[in-house]
Amino acid sequence: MSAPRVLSGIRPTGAGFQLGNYLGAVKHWAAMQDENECFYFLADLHTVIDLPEPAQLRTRTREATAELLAMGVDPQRSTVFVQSHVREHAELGWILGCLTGFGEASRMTQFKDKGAGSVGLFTYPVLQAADILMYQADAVPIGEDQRQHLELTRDLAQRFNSRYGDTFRLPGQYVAKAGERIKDLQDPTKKMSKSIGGNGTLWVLDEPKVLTKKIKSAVTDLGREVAYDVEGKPGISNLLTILSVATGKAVPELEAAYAGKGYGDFKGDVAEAVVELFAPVRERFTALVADPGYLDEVLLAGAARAREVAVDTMDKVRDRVGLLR
Ligand code: AQP
Repeated sequence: MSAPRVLSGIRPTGAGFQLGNYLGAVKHWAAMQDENECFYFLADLHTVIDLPEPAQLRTRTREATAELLAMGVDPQRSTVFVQSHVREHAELGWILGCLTGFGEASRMTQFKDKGAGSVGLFTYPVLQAADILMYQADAVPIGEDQRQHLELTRDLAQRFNSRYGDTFRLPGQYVAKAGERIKDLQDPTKKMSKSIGGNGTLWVLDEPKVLTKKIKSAVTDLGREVAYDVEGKPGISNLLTILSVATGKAVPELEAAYAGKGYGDFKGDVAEAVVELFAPVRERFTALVADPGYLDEVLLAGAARAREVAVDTMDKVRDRVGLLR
C-alpha cells in the first residue's frame, strides 16, 4: 500500500516566517515526512494578492525555501516546489471557481476579517482548494485558522465528483490543535502574523538578543500568577502555550513549576526556549542561502515531480468537464 499523501503550502510574505508559522504548520510538515509522501509549496500566487514589489517577491520566495529547509523540510524525502511553477493550479482554480457559489465564498471569515479587498482576496480559498485537490491529498496540515477553507475544499471536491464522476480524493481534516494558535506578543487578542510584524512578532531568523528582548517586553497583566486561560491573562496564556510547544512539557506541569515565582523568571525561560529552538535554524539558513545553485536544483526537481501529478489530474479534469484535448 502506498504512503498517505500530504500537501501544504505557505506564503512567502513578510520579513520571513514567524513562530506561529513554525509551531502551527512547518513543525508538523517536518514530522510527517517519514510516514507520508509529502508535497510542500511556496504559495507565490497567493502572495500576489498583497501586490509585493516584484524583486521582493523573488527574493522572499528563495529565502522562504531556504527557511523551510532550515526548519526541517527535507527535499530528499519531500517534494518542495513553487506554486507558480505548476501552471495547472491557476487552471484548476478557474474551473473550481465556476462551481463555487458567490454567497459561499462571501462567508469565508478570513475574507470578512480583512474587509474589502481585491477579487484575488475573494477567490483565494478557491485557488487554495485547487492547490489541495490537484495532488489528491489525504491530509493537509494547516493551522486551525484555515479550517473553514479546508471545509470548502471538501465541499467543492464532492460537488465536482457528483457532477462529473469520481475525480478528486476528499482530503482529511489534519489540523493543528487549537492550543497551537500563537498570539501576537504585543496584542494577545490577535494571532501572531507575518503581516503585523513589530515587537509582537518573533521571526524565526531573529537574533537571540532580539528574541529575548521581544519576549521580555511581551504584554502581560499586573498580577504575578503564571496561569493558563484565566480571565484577563491572554498574554501569560500565550507565553505558556509557546513554552509548552517549544519544550514539549504540558501546560499544567509548567503552571506548577512557576507557582510563586513571578513573571521575570518565567519570561526568561520562555526566551531561552525560543532561542534554543531557533539558533540551529538560523545557522542552517545562513549556509543554505550561501548556495543559491542548490536551492535552484531543489525547486527545479520539485516542480518536475509536482507537475507529473498535476498534469495527470488536469488531464482527467479537462476530459470530465468537456474541454477538447
Ligand atoms: N499565529 C499562528 N499560530 C498558528 N499557526 C499559524 N499559522 C500562521 N500564523 C499562525 C499557520 O501558518 C501556515 C502558513 O500560513 P500562510 O503564510 O500561508 O498565511 P497565514 O496563515 O495568513 O500566515 P500569516 O503569518 O498570518 O501571514 P500573513 O500575515 O502574510 O497573512 C498556515 O497553516 C497557518 O495556519
